[in-house]
Amino acid sequence: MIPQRKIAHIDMDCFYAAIEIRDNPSLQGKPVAVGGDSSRRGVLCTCNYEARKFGVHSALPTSQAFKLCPQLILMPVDMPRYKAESMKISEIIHRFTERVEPLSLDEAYLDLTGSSHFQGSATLTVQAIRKLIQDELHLAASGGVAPNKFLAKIASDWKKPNGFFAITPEMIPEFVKNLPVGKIPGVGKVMESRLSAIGLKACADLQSFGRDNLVRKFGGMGFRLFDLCRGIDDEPVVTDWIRKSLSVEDTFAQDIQGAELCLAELSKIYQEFLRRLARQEDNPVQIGGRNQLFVKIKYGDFRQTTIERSFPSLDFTYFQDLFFERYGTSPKPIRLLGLGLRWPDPLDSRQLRFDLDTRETEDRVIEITF
Ligand code: TTP
Ligand code: MG
Repeated sequence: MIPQRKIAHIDMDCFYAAIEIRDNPSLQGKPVAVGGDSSRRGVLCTCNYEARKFGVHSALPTSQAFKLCPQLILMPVDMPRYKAESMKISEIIHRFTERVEPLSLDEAYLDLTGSSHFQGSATLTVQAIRKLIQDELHLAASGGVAPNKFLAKIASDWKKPNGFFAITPEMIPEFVKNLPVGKIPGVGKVMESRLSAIGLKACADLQSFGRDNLVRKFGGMGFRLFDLCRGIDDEPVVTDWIRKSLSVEDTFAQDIQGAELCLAELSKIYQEFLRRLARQEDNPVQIGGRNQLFVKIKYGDFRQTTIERSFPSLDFTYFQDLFFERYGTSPKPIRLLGLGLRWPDPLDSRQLRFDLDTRETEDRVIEITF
């Protein structure tokens, strides 16, 4: 029998803002955000919990944030400092385990199955890590423990900020019942509203919908939904960091409109994408097979959509098709266009299920270093 896994997820609280406030105590207790200037169409990377009370949040245009909270203190983004802190956090985590999968600068999964620390208690290990991060770096981390990655991530979010929550195997059936479908990884705002439209709001509703119906409605994603709504997730913690996507995007000084102009811009972005792809000598990408191509569109009203599908090869016409498939249904002014390629982790065989799937995701602003 495969032993029950113990997966932890650690996520720093309002990470960039927390660093700014720690290093500038006069900001303490005030609403603080980190992001781009409103005069340059900037958006917020994040903000502290004081600012969140005003409805301010990540990815919000800075100009809108000031409307919601005029006293907001805006700090410029200082990536080198945040990266340095991220490395210190990683060092603390590695005192307890090598089986770490970083997701971003402020987030990581840990596989603590069979760990020798604290007589194998994942809870005590995560609490110790959180305490060390607080004591040594003066930053707050939230933590979660569960038998899999999906629930561990939900758990770390459950008691945020500065909280901890563990979901034991016995708790799963009851816990997932009331979980909104929007909490399921891969279910973005678009799929959430599609599910809601047919009365599927919580995982309990999905559970009674049946596998065949899910697959008929959502293709490959239906299999995954079937498992996830029951709290089942076998995704491994992938220790060896492998770059999983390469993308290029461009924000226009003025919104663009019309098929011809959009296509011309998309083509320029594609040329840049090819240049960057050619530079991937250290980590060559196999084109074709299970790779996903995607196109990202952000409209003038800041609504954002990503369309993604697997194709047999890399060709501009595929990006063009994806673009028109989405734009055709909503030909509005566009402020940002992007395109890219995601490739599967060789350790992750379950990705096969996504092959014929088109997914719409809510994108986070993720920094990709080339
Ligand atoms: P998150 O963990 O999503 O957010 P957070 O740490 O600021 O707040 P919390 O976890 O307490 O809810 O993201 C981590 C960092 O990544 C965040 O501090 C800034 C950056 N980020 C962006 O640059 N753009 C984004 O859209 C998001 C969501 C995060
Ligand atoms: Mg965080």
